[in-house]
Amino acid sequence: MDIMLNYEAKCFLTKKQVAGNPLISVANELRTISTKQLAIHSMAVSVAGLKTPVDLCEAKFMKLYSYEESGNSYKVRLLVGFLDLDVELVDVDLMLDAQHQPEYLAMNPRGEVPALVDGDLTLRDSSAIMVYLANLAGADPWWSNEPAEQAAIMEWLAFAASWVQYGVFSARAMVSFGIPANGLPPDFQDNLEAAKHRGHRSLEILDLALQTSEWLACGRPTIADVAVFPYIALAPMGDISLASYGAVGRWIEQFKGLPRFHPIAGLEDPSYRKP
Ligand SMILES: N[C@@H](CCC(=O)N[C@@H](CS)C(=O)NCC(=O)O)C(=O)O
Repeated sequence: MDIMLNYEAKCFLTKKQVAGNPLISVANELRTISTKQLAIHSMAVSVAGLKTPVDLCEAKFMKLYSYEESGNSYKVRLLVGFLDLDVELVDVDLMLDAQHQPEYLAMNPRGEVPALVDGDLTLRDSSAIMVYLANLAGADPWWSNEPAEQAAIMEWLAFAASWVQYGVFSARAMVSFGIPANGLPPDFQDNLEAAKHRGHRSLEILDLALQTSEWLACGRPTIADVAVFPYIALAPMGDISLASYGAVGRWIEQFKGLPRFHPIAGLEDPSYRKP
């Protein structure tokens, strides 16, 4: 089978491989396969006539709409790093209200980041995106093929989207960004105390779970940890101290030690945004 450098799918072979390869012609199926399944750094295809597989590690065809300081975007960026995927990042500047401009709303009517576009598939939620990416990478270890493990992971994805989102997330948005994020009303100061209260309650729940488990689900790092980590670790940006939650503190440090972990602004200096 011959293969062509398919720029439409933004797949290309590395220069070195091309240099050693006279083969260049068409393979439409490459696009079909790659868009859905070959988004993985380690993915390779065997090509007739070649002794070694052609590595598609430079494949770039998924677009992740993200904002640097958005913890929900950061979740997905973390997972992309852990899975060693090559995804094109598109910056959506929330400070310029880019998420509410017609062009963006046409793709994501929720007016939020992150969003992922992979061919004709558009996903508009960090949990959905992480489930998708982790499955593309073969489910194990970040997701699972076992129903009980999937449900255990989902429990924490739901926790991240409810307790965490409307607690520590909201407090950080109000205290450090001064904005009532995600549809909160303008008199957001009234909501700050409620968000802090909910934030502490979520930390109690999390601390209890982590007193007896090293990781949130399945006894290994999964997307459950990736979903919960950002806003919990950034809670001090919302004036919510982590000092009383020893197991959470231990888990945060352990998470930061994962291979290919990268930080977000505010992790080391929670006051960096404050006037
Ligand atoms: N459930 C969504 C929530 C995403 C979300 O809260 N995004 C925030 C940034 S972290 C956003 O885009 N807010 C836009 C706004 O408040 O206008 C997810 O997990 O992806």
